[in-house]
Amino acid sequence: MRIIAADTVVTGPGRNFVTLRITTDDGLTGVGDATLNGRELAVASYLRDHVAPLLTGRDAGRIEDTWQYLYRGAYWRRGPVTMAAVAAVDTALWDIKAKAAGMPLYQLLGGASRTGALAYGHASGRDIPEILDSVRAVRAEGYRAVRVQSGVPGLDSVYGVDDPTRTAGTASGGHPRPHEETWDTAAYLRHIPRVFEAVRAEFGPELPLLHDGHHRLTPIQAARLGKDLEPYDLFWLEDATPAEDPTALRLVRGHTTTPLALGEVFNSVYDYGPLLSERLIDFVRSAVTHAGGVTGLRKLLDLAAVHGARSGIHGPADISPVGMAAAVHLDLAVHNFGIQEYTRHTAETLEVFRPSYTFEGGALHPSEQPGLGVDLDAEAAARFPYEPAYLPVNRLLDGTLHDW
Ligand code: GCO
Ligand code: MG
Repeated sequence: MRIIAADTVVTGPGRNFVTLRITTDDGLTGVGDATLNGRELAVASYLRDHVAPLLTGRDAGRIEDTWQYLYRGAYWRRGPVTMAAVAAVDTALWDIKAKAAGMPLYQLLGGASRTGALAYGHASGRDIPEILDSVRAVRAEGYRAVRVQSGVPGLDSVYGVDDPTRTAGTASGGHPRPHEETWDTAAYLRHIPRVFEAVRAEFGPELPLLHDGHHRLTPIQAARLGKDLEPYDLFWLEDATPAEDPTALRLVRGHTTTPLALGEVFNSVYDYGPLLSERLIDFVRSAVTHAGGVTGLRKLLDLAAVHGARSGIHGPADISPVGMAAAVHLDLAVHNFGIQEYTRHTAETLEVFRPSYTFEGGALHPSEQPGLGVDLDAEAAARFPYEPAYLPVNRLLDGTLHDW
């Protein structure tokens, strides 16, 4: 089974997505997600200009060899652009292999280890009453685990509450500028424990609650937040400190029993290093899309298992239904599953991508269709052109640029 075409599809059904579609000489097609939010065209070029020409004529069944060929063979290995491209090729080849076998992907990964993948939804609000309403709404949608993000008194626009697709007007040539949010760590640290106190009091002890610190705290600030949140028994505190310095987590870990999650901005198993070997985190957050595909995630989740960490695969709306489907197959198959983030895609996105996974009883379930179980409608994709968009940036009240 030889690869005869590898087409990169860039589409913007409400937000931008990059998808690789591989076709084989026996007529099978496979899809892989390569969406890197805010830097989409860099990955599209990497795929079109540097990867697709190498794929034609290769044996579609040699997934590990192709992974190594694109990873080691590039010499300039790793990095978010490279690894999103590798992810797309890898995921598309797994889709093809599973279709050729006539099996849903999870069967090739070892079969089901559970009946479904517990998913968490997003609740947020500018103040506590809004947050309580939002948690109620998320539960009414069927979720049995909820991430809670809050506005901060004195700040206009905060991660997780404000619309992340906002822009701040246009620069020359009509190109948008990133929206600017504001930040005050002291105000946040004072406020967040009150939010979780109120949510716990309202919804009782059993509801799994999660929170994303989105890389904003120093180690000692993160340690304090973890301690302050202990009475509210979080499922996890995510990205309490910027991810690139694993030594920060030693300090945080030494002070708090709040479980820690990290890794959505990582792009390979190697980024985790001491975070896993020293047991500094409880959950690994890499997405199939950003960390080398099904093969990349499989390597990571096996290493995590050795060090007692579980999966918490990244699943915001900027992971396409293709990336989400791949995650759901892994979630079902791996032993050390923790939880799956699941943000529903818009109707426009679902016109282009037709996933067959389902969300029932608070859990995600892959379909029994052979492969990933996602069709890409190329005509619908062509109706939604790419539009440049950025993630926001974040500034302290005195204007200093801070982590977003
Ligand atoms: C999450 C993430 C997202 C990211 C987004 C950036 O935990 O879901 O932090 O909200 O900010 O994926 O593109
Ligand atoms: Mg996050």
